[in-house]
Amino acid sequence: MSEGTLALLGGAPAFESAVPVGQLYFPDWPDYVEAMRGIFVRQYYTNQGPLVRELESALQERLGVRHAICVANATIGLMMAADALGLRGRVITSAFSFIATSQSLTWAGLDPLFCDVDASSHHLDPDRVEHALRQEDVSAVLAVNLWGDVCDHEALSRLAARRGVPLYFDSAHAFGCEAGARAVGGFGALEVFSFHATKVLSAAEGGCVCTNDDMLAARLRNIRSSYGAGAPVHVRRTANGRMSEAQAAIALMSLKGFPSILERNRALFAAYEAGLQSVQGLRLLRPAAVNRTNYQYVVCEIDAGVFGLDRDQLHAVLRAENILARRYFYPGIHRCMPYREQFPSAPADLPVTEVLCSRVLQLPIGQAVDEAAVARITAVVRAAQTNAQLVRAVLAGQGEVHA
Ligand code: T4K
Repeated sequence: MSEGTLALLGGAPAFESAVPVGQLYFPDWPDYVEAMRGIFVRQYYTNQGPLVRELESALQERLGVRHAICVANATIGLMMAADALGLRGRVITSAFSFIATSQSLTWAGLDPLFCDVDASSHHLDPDRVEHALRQEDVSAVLAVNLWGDVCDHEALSRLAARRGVPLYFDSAHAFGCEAGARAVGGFGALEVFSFHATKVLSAAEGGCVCTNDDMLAARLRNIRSSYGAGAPVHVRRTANGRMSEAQAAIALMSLKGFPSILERNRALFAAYEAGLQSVQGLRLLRPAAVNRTNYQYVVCEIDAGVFGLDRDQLHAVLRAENILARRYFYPGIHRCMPYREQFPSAPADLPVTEVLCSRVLQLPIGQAVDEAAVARITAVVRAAQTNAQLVRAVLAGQGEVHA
């Protein structure tokens, strides 16, 4: 956006190169070289190496959990979790999530039973879960903790206990958060974190399953290592979910720098709050159920009638400026294969999810931006609103436009 003219309307883009949404932590080069040198010196790449063991101990201590089982990524962690829990039939979950949440169930031979979410928090709606729990063949509730916040875990926990099924969490977005002065990681039967490059704690690719249940942990360790590992407990099948030493090395550096990563995110989030507060029709989500968040995501809901543009139109404006805002989660899982064929009535059953999938937009935060960049991004959003009519015209391909 050069001198106030949006790129979509003929101005130069606000950023010369693309600005992604993810956290994208990169350690200092000398630290990275030193960590990789250690792996060369020890000549040990994978299979529960010293760095993975060090990471697991550090995570257990930080999260106050008995077991932190590091894995190659959160998707396989969720797949292993479903198997380790011995689930059968259907699992209640949210369609307003990344596809991996439901795919983990499909891989484990289970079916998701989609429940609608709360319009304000975007998390599973306990009233809908209570209703779904009355259905047959339900063996668990897989709740998703989104956007550096947590779901109503107390209500869900009561409901799951009453039905006698486990509650577990996809906490891919919630590392470093605290709820009720307890670290996220120790709730329910187990929790799964993602340490993907776009997450607040990064292993480049990676994840971790946390539990306080010794038997569950033994099963998870056996499933993780193809040939079985640790205590010889029975598991239905095994996988290769091992985390490599290189992944653990990056995660350990990311963990060491975690306080400053959080502090930086907090400042960036505050800059977004300041820059967007006057924008009508844009709701910036503020994690409300945690007493500490990780500010991992800047999530906005666009009310087209008030803002003047719909989410997709604003998305187009931002992308023209080289701001790679993402429409997570669009389309909803229920509209992705194989679920859209499996559950054709889901769109009608999930009215809140449907609306959110058309309204939610994520803006960049993390290492790829600083406060000046956030100021430019929020200026673009404000300019998009001011020029909404012209933007709509350009996007509709209507005639010549003079900005
Ligand atoms: N549950 C939930 C609720 C999740 O959100 C996720 C993952 C999972 C489970 C499963 O966790 P993992 O199995 O992945 O550990 C991304 C991530 O791949 C995925 O981890 C994440 N959630 C999901 C929401 O988003 P993509 O394919 O849409 O994003 P990607 O990788 O293209 O990266 C986003 C932007 O960052 C792009 O503009 C490119 C840029 N980028 C990305 C990487 C990796 C870079 O500039 N450099 C990089 O190294 O899936």
